[in-house]
Amino acid sequence: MINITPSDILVVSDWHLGFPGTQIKKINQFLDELLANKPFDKLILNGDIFDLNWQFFQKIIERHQEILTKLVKINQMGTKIIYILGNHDPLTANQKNYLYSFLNKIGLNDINILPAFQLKQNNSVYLVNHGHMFDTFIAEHKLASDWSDIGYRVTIAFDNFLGIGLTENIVRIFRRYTNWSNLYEKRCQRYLKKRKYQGLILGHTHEPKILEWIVKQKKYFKLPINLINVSEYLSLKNQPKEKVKKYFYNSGDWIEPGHCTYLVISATGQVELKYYNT
Ligand SMILES: [Mn+2]
Repeated sequence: MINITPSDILVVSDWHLGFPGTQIKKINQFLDELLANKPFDKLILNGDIFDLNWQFFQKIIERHQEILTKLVKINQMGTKIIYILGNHDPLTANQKNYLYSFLNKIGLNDINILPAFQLKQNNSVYLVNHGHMFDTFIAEHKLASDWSDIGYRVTIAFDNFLGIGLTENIVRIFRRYTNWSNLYEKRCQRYLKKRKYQGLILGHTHEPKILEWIVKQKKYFKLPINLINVSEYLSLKNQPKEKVKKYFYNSGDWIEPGHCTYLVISATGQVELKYYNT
């Protein structure tokens, strides 16, 4: 059951359409339920919705017309749709045009495709981004990450075929051994410490999670010289740092059995992590 109000924003990521092991049935049921509900404010597709490693983009779009048609219907109900690019669907200019024209053909005229999105909800400002920008493993070990990616997909395919939880165990061992999640989250924390954002809304790691951090933050951030309010800067410059709360939200994925997760952001700026159960 999905419980949302008209002012809510929904965030999903990592559907990996095009990858044979993704939970297509669950995604379809989820969209059907959204369609049966009243419209809501925004649906943010936060990256890796398509997975271009497996099939040509045009093929993926043709294969998943049903899902795209449901997205179009959600949009026609009055819900804005924002599509954020991930590392598996970076989309070239041509691919973007192809997607736009395909969606327009089936009735969508109001979709934004962006690399990231600043979300202001009540007094909270969040950065919504797929999250691969915080992944040093991808940045520094391109080849190794490609190979571990292939290994991950192969075990996932086995899991979905045999109905076992091999991947979760392997992934857990891999993550514990390399301290990967910890390093990833530390990087996010460091990023937030230097910025005014109250939180990051990410996907990418396939680990649905909410974390709260208390960090010491300067009261004033350096701005370009033409934007600086000099008197305000001088009065705040030497003040001690203040303790502030920062948040890490991860919307998980629709690949690993038992995940199928999404985030709901209310008009007051509160963020909740939900598991979709049918
Ligand atoms: Mn990703």
